[in-house]
Amino acid sequence: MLNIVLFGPPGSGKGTQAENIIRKYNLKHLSTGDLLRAEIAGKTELGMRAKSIMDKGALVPDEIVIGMIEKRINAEKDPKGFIFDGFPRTVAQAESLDKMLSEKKTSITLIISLDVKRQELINRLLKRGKEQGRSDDNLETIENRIKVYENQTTPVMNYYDGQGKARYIDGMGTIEEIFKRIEKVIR
Ligand code: B4P
Repeated sequence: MLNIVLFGPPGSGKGTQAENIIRKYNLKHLSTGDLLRAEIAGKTELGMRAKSIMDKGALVPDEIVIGMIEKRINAEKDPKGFIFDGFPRTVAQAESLDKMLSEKKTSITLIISLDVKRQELINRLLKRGKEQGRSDDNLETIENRIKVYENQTTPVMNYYDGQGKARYIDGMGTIEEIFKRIEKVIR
């Protein structure tokens, strides 16, 4: 199986590039952001709890996102592999993911980190906020999301670096240019 983690700060292009990767490699897309937004749209209890956390730009508790991912992994019969987008965001999530995959006799193949300048992240997310009205794409929440990423999420790269699985790519440029760099790393 080919199991890829797409990693990077908010607005670095994880969701955008995940779509290109799925199309080319026929992997199953698991985005915790999308799963949480589906819970919010369905007005479930979990969704209501998640919404107030996401609107502040904080992380939803580990046990919630780990439970959501575990359910999706177990529901797949004979997948070619997974693309994890926005997960894991803490070392505890990364350790749980390793455990879930080893129970399926597989593991993470590689983690790709998209490197994008801070001002570009803010510009992209403000633009999406205007175009799509996502309630967490406003300046105050964006700045907090970036801070949370720097403090709580960057240790995840060290975790995978220790396993020799981390790859860093330049996430500045057009969507097509960045996808070419990702393809090269996967090849
Ligand atoms: P996510 O949904 O994961 O959102 P994100 O990090 O902001 O990135 P996303 O993938 O959506 O955007 P992309 O960079 O592709 O998380 C939202 C919230 O959910 C988190 O803050 C947290 O509260 C919660 N959450 C999710 N997962 C969690 C977890 N595991 N644990 C705890 N909490 C969790 O794109 C951004 C914009 O840039 C798009 O409009 C796109 O069109 C544009 N863009 C992309 N590439 C571009 C390029 N090359 N040039 C110009 N624009 C580009």
